[in-house]
Amino acid sequence: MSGGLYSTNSNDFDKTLDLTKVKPYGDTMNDGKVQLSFTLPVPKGEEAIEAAKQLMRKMGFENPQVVFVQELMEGFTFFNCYGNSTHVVNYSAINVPKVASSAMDMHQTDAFIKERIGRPIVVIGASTGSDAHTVGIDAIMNMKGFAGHYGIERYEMFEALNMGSQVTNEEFIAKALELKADVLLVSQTVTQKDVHIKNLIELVELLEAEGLRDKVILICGGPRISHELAKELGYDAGFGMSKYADDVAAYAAQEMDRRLNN
Ligand code: B12
Repeated sequence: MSGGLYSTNSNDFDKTLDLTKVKPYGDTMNDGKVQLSFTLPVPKGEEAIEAAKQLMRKMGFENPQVVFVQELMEGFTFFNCYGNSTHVVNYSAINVPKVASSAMDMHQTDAFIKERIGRPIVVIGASTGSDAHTVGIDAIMNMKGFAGHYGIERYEMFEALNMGSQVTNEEFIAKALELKADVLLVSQTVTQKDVHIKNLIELVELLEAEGLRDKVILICGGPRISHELAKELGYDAGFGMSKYADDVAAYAAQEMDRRLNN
């Protein structure tokens, strides 16, 4: 049996997909259907709903529908809306810079380090500056790991120290010198007023002033960090959402091998 709603062959499902002109998918290909929510600083009422619809048309949505309205507090109204996007993107032309390493699990990475580096890799990590969010750096480093991925402390061939949060760049560098760290892991979660950018740049500048920048593998991560941003800021690699210890450990091991053995 082929075709029809229950076909398992995705080619039969819809033949109108054009990857050079991709639109959101609601329940039919190219319908452009989007759900979005926002708050306007106006009182709840008919005028507020009309304002929300006008705004959606200006954002490029046809057929704007307000399906839920709630006064948050006096003078502020929250909306849930549907609309059909008129915009498309050329998916075929997209090129996202990615960390250059091949995937390895914990055992493969440990075996790789034994064979290629011949000693444990020393790594320190912290959430730096004023950032108090620890869950991200813990996810990467903690023995117990996160979402089924063991953290770097669990690896046989990494000596890992997690310094926690609100660590100043100066303290971080002092610890890197003391332990002769090979790899520095920096976590930045708060991005308000670009504080993460200032803090990440300051660390690079301080490392350069100490003559340390080229001696370490410098990695940053956080929900709004991309590899592209990390490179722009002077880091060797950046890891964002849905990245785990396996990704970072495999990259660190392979990058160290590139530096030592090539
Ligand atoms: C828990 C939490 C807190 C807790 C933190 C407790 C703790 N011990 O960590 C507390 C209550 C202290 C807190 C405080 C604040 N928070 Co807060 N917080 C959160 C929350 C709910 C979850 C964050 C989290 O734990 N995520 C889970 C981890 C696993 O995800 P992750 O960090 O992205 O990590 C993954 C990747 O990014 C990556 N990664 C992360 N770090 C690193 C590092 C390396 C080296 C690598 C390789 C990878 C990597 O790997 C991880 C696993 O995949 C988020 C909202 C949300 N739902 O995301 C807000 C959020 C991050 N907080 C926010 C804000 C604004 C604050 C405060 C400023 C609030 C205030 N006005 O006081 C303060 C700031 C305090 C400070 N000085 O930093 C905002 C940040 C907005 C922004 N863009 O800047 C968010 C997004 C909430 C929001 N929607 O407004 N917060």
